[in-house]
Amino acid sequence: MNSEIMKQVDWKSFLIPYSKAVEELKVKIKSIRKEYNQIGEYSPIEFVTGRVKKVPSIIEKANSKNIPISSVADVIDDIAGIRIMCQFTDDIYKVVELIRSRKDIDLKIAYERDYVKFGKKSGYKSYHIIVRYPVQTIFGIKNVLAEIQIRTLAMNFWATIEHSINYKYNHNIPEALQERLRNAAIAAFALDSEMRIIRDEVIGAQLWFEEKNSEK
Ligand code: 0O2
Ligand code: 0O2
Repeated sequence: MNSEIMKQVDWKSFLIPYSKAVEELKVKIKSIRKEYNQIGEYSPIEFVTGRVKKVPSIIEKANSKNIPISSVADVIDDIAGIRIMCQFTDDIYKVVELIRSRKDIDLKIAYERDYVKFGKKSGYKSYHIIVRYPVQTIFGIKNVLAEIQIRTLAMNFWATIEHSINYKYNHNIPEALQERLRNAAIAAFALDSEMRIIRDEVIGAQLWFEEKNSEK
C-alpha cells in the first residue's frame, strides 16, 4: 500500500517548496543570531537546524491520522521543520516574540502550542509555532505550512534521545522505560531551572570570553 502511494505521487516536485521554505527560514533566523553577535550582545538563539520530513514518515503520519494523501499539504503541518535551540528557558519566549514581531520573516502564524508551560505526558517540552510561509517558485507563490520548534539545549537533549527510543520500540516504549524517560525529563527541567538562576553570571562570562577572543 505504502509503496503504491510512494509511486502515485510526484514527491520530488511536491517537496521542492518545503525544502526552499526550510532553507529560507534557516537563513533568516540565523541572521538574527548574527546580528546579536555583531553588536556584541547575548543572542537568545544558540543554533538553528532544519529538515524536510522524509516521504515514508509523511505517509506513515497520514495513515496513522487517516489523512488522505491529497490533503497532506493542508493537514500535516511539520513537513517543513525548523528547530531553534536556546540556552535558557526565558530565551524561548524572547525568540517567540522576535518571530511574532519580525516583518522581514514574511509569515503568518497559524497557531502556537506551548509545550514548555504545558509539557506532554511523555515529558516532552518545546514551544511550537506553526506558520504559513509563502515560497516563490517558478510556478508562482506557494504557501506552505512549517513548524518552528523552540527549545532549550536540555529539552533538545531529552527530545533527541526519546525520539530514537520511540522509533526503536515502534512507538510502544515499555512502561518502565517510559517512567525513566519521564524522570529524565524532570532532571532536564531541574537543569534548566538551575541554569536560569545563574543566567546573568553565565551570559556575563560568555560575553567576556568572546570579547577576549576577538582581541587576539
Ligand atoms: P554554525 O556557524 O556552526 O552555527 P545544511 O547542511 O545547510 O542543510 P546546516 O545548517 O549546515 O544545514 O546543518 P543543520 O544540520 O541544519 O544544522 C546544524 C547546525 O547546528 C550547524 O551549524 C551545527 O554547528 C549547529 N549545532 C549543532 N549542535 C550544536 C550545539 O550543541 N551548539 C551549537 N552552538 N551549534 C550546534 P552551522 O549551520 O554549520 O553553522
Ligand atoms: P518527527 O519524527 O519529529 O517528525 P497532534 O496534533 O498532537 O495530534 P502532531 O501533529 O504530531 O500531533 O503534533 P505535536 O504533538 O505538536 O508534535 C509535532 C512534533 O513535535 C513531532 O513531530 C515531534 O517532532 C515533536 N514531538 C511531539 N511530542 C513529542 C514527544 O513526546 N517526544 C519527542 N521526542 N518529540 C515530540 P512528529 O511528526 O511526531 O515526529
